[in-house]
Amino acid sequence: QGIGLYDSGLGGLTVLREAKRCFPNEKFIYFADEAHLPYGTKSLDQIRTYAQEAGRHFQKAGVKALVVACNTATGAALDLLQKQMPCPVLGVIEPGAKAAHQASKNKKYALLATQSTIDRGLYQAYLKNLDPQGQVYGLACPQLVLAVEDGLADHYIGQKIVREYLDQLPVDYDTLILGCTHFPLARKAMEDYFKEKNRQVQIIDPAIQTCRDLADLVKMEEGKTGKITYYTSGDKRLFREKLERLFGEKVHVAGWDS
Ligand code: DGN
Repeated sequence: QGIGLYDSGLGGLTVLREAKRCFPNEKFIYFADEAHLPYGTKSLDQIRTYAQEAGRHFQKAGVKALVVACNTATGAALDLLQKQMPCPVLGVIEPGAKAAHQASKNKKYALLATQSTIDRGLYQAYLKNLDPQGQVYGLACPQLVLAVEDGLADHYIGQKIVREYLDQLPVDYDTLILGCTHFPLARKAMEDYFKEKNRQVQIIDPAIQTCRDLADLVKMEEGKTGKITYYTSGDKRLFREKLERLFGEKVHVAGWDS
């Protein structure tokens, strides 16, 4: 019955984009919990409650796998969802850490994420586990989440925000982890920054490894026409407008309760 993907807002669409590319015949159900956006500044208990509620809807929809396409919700509630759901539930952090470890030569990483993801420390723990000498520079970037939601990632405002965050980090890491699913939408500004500084930095989008891991867990549809259904807990019209601006095509958005 399709693959569920869940984020607080637009961010998980970067995971959906990759999933669609890898599994073009699959059916996807995307839920944006925009009524509670942003997750990054909410308490652990709050995020766990939102995630459980989302899980109930996905259970009702009968998905064959659920991807928690949000680092914040992965860090706060993956364990809970794995217990709650009768299907495989995958987060983005473990795959992201694995991909970063494979890409890095000097095992020094910059991690751009929400405050909640940095504080939960899962990336740091997975990377330490893969290499005890590794070093992670975590930086919470709350303004970048909001800029992406507002469609400003490619605007000079988004570029300025990216620049100011990256300027705060030491310069000896060779791998940058996009530890928030909103951030691949600001990737161009980051690439421009490193080019300008004449630095070779690998940018890791955890979505790629997440989709590889997903393919190992469930059997994907073949030969059918792929389909995506969008749901939001927030304002349907606003979310539809955001999606149409991003994709340049018409989409239908349903209310989560309908
Ligand atoms: N996209 C979410 C993440 O990956 O952590 C967080 C966005 C938010 O709600 N602040």
